[in-house]
Amino acid sequence: MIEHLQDSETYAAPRRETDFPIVIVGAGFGGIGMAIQLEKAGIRSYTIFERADEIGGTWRDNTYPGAACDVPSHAYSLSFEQNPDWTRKFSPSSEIQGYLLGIVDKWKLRDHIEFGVEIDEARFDEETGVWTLHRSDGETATARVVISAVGGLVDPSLPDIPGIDAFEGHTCHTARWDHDYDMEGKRVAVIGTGASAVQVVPSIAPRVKHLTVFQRTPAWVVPKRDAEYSEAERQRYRRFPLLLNLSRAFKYWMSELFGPIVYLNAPRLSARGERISLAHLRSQVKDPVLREKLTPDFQFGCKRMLISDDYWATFERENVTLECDPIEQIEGRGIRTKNGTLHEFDAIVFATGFELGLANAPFPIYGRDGRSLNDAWAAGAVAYKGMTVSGFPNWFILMGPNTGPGHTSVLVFTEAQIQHTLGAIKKMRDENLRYVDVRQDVQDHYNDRIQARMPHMVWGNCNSWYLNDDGTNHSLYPGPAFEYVAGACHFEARDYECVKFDAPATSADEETAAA
Ligand code: N01
Repeated sequence: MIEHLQDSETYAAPRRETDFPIVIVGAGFGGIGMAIQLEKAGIRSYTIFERADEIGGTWRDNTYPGAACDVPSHAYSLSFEQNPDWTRKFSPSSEIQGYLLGIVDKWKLRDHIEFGVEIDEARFDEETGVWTLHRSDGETATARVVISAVGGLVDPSLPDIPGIDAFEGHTCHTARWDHDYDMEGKRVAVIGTGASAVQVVPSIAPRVKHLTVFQRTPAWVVPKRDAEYSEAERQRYRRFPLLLNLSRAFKYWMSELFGPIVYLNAPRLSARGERISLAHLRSQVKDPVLREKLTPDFQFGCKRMLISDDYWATFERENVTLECDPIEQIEGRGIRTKNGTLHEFDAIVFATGFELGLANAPFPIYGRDGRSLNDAWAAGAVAYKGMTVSGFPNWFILMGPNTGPGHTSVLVFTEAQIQHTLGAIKKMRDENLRYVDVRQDVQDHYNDRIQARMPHMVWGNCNSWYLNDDGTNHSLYPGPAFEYVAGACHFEARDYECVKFDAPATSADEETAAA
């Protein structure tokens, strides 16, 4: 047990830093970035609980062949920990994980991480301003501030195809790759044609005997134009960090400039994206029948735009088949499609995505008056600027509702959230606040504005993981990243109910009634 986590009585009137314990849940990009900013601010009274046995989140888990980032390396890194040594314009997963391991060591963050600890319940005590967290090992931890950095796309989603357990061969999900299984010379199926599939398909195709890709919906794919950074280039970035900053800024502003093509519901803009993608398809696939099958029939940007230099070309290989007949069921020897054909395989790869972590609380969370976050989110996950939820004081979410970008690096959003959270922590500590709780009217106004924009966004025009079952979008931010950052990076006390230690505890309802 880490020393600075003590019983809740200790926090009646915190004065010293050690009386201000902070818990970060999750040691992925968000949790690590938050910890570094706490370190920079001289705040060391934090603990990171990580349910796995290593840091890295997405980049620890996604190790399938070809796993890489589809955001340029210079943009997909923390602005306060830039890396001149990326070997490619788009980093492979292992290199990003190496980068994260490196900064964790540099900042000696491991001293603050407890591995193998899952939080399964959190409860707020309004009297003391303390969160009590129940750990999977039966222990409890307490914290004045909790930062939920659990990520939005973490737990693999398996399709509800009948007979999925009946298959007698090898199965794996892209996010849980089994490196002990050798695909050399095997008949392999890949189910799914999303961002993971476009990376794994070209990577395994040359190794397997035959690859069949089961496509339910074709995707818009644009060229990646990936390339190596030469040693000379990397040396230049090492010697002149300004060049690295310029490269990062250029990539960021280009993505902002072209972003509206990806997120606006503007057919003329979408048509530009579609033209680029169709030209790419023509250059990669000569067979017109195959091209037809690979051409999407939904508006560009509606589902996640895919980026690849070699996905479509893979279907021209002799040992690769694109199967568009819908899957009927999985059987012992393979996959039967609706037309009755049984396709036999040695292995099935599920490139079928993730459970949307944002749809619910990551574990039961009870705020003021014992209200549960799942109840608060019954009609969809909402939070003020994607970070704070009224009635759940001192609880901050990184990569929360409506903060995902379809067009740029998610880390731009995450860094703004880290700054906001840090601002709140400093305010609480400096002014000895018991809690800060975002005002319900402020949260509602913010989310009304977010949802009012959605009809102008392209995402409502097709099915994707972006949308809840009722068709509402609680995952993506409807606008440019710079606008979100400008609005989110400062903690504005006027948006919050800031309660001092000596003030009587009142419920949100009483506050509203009094007002
Ligand atoms: O998952 P997806 P993903 N029968 O949900 C298909 C991030 N990411 O792992 O489109 C047949 O996009 C489904 O078909 P359909 C990124 O944010 C980032 O690829 O629903 N098919 C779809 O084709 C991304 O958006 C990087 O008709 C079934 C596929 O499975 C997110 O992760 C790299 C099916 C799922 O696609 C998820 O990407 C990789 C069924 N029953 C991922 N059920 C970066 O580079 C599902 N499908 C940063």
